[in-house]
Amino acid sequence: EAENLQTQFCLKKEVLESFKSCLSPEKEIYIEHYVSGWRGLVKLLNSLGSLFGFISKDAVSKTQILMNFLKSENGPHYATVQSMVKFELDNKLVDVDKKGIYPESGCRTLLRLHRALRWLQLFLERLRTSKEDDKTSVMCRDAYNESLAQHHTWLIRKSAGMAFYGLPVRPAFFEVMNVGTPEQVVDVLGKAVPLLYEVYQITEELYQKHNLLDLP
Ligand code: 1PW
Repeated sequence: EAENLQTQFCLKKEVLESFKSCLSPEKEIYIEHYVSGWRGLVKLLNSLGSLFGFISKDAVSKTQILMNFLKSENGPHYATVQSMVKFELDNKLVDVDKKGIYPESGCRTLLRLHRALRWLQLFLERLRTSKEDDKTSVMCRDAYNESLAQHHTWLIRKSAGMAFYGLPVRPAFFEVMNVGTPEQVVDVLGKAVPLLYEVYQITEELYQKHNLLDLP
């Protein structure tokens, strides 16, 4: 049973804490913790059922690419998002215009997760302010259409749309997050959303400054 408790997903421990520890005092973003926040989200997605498999698979492969950089001989350059951007730009390791020699650069890989983080943040904010009978699928779809959808092809938008219908209803979804009563879930979300927003905003400004927001 102890093992059971450990493997059970917990929004607070696995997502909130990771994104919290990914910010340094100088507001640098540690890739290691950014990735573990995403691993937490993947766990959440996997517990929502097989429809979310294609979504979590992509997130897993993106986090894997970043972990591989972190473990490589260039690892120290990948400690933070800021140092990664500097290293890859200085060494011309980014396909700035066209997909070509570096289709899996750290910068373009993190950009995909960054865009998805916006979706997540919008969705969790809707969830936080929702009423008991509100539909999670509608909240999720609206958040998606407002953010990530514009970066996806028709086929992915269709598949994502279908997956959203499979989302558990609000009370069940709150249960899956495993942080206590609905009031406690709302409370944790109230802490998580501004945190995700800060991490998102720092990355957004950095990418904007270096003209990386449209990396193929
Ligand atoms: C219930 C809470 C859900 C929040 C999790 C958000 C996960 C978002 C991942 C969406 C992935 C959809 C399928 C993959 C699409 C890729 O083509 C796309 N990846 C992302 C992360 O948007 C773009 O990556 P690519 O193809 O340019 O390498």
